[in-house]
Amino acid sequence: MGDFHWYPGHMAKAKRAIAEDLKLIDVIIELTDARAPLSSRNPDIDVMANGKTHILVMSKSDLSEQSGNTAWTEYFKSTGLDAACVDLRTGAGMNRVKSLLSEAASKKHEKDKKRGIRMQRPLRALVCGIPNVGKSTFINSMAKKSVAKTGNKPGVTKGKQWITVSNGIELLDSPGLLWPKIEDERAALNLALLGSMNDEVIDLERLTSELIGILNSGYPQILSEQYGVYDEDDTEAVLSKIARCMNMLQKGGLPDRERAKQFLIDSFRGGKLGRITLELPG
Ligand SMILES: Nc1nc2c(ncn2[C@@H]2O[C@H](COP(=O)(O)OP(=O)(O)O)[C@@H](O)[C@H]2O)c(=O)[nH]1
Ligand SMILES: [Mg+2]
Repeated sequence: MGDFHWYPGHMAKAKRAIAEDLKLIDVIIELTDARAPLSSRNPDIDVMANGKTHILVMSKSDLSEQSGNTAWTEYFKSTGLDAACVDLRTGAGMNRVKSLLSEAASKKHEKDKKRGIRMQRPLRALVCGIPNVGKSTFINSMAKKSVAKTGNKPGVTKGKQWITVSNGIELLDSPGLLWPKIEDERAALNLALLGSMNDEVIDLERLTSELIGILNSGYPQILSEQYGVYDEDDTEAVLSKIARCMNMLQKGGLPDRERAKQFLIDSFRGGKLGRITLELPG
């Protein structure tokens, strides 16, 4: 996780690669993480998508709150963007994505017909998004077999292959990589919590105290039910209690707060804390 270094050379290369792919396609399927759908988007994609069908897929919606999922879907709809919440592990929500693609295919078909084009080529789509939002998993799920490697290392897929999704709809088998747009500290923290950013950018200390703050203010039941922590604002005290609860002890029986920090962050990233939404519209 976080093994991609966002230095300018890579950014420029990623941008060029996307620009090349955009020439080939009719539809952009943009993936974002449902736990922080705004922080995990790159708004530049709106400009890139100009003139094309643009579908926003909020992945990992099994890890975000249901109420947040609804709020975000409505929010994006109000901005004119078709959005769908999916759980890529089970395929829940993928039917909506497929019906949005079918709609786009029918529109293209009609347009081609009006122009008198007889040899109609398929509707072509590109999956894109920042690291770790589920691009490879999405492509695999569409292909229904493992054709693209999943994992946390961006850029494992090479070459250009098309996957036939359904009659007249094709998907480029390698995703377009976008860099995260870090507009403020809030976005940086969200991205770091999601594991979509190099872990060295924000230190573990800062990240943990942020997460504990979020849990305390919005999800106190998670701290109490999972670790027996009640009404405790002090980060170090919370970490001590978690360490004791998880039996993470140093020599002499002192709680190992360093281990507890990494454990808490990993638990959040893996969805083990329960459903948490980091940001809401507005
Ligand atoms: N719980 C959950 N995990 C997901 C979902 N989509 C992807 N993942 C996991 O997120 C990690 C990153 O996914 P991957 O497809 O490699 O992301 P990419 O970097 O955008 O290609 C993997 O461990 C996936 O199993 C989802 O909808 N729900
Ligand atoms: Mg990938």
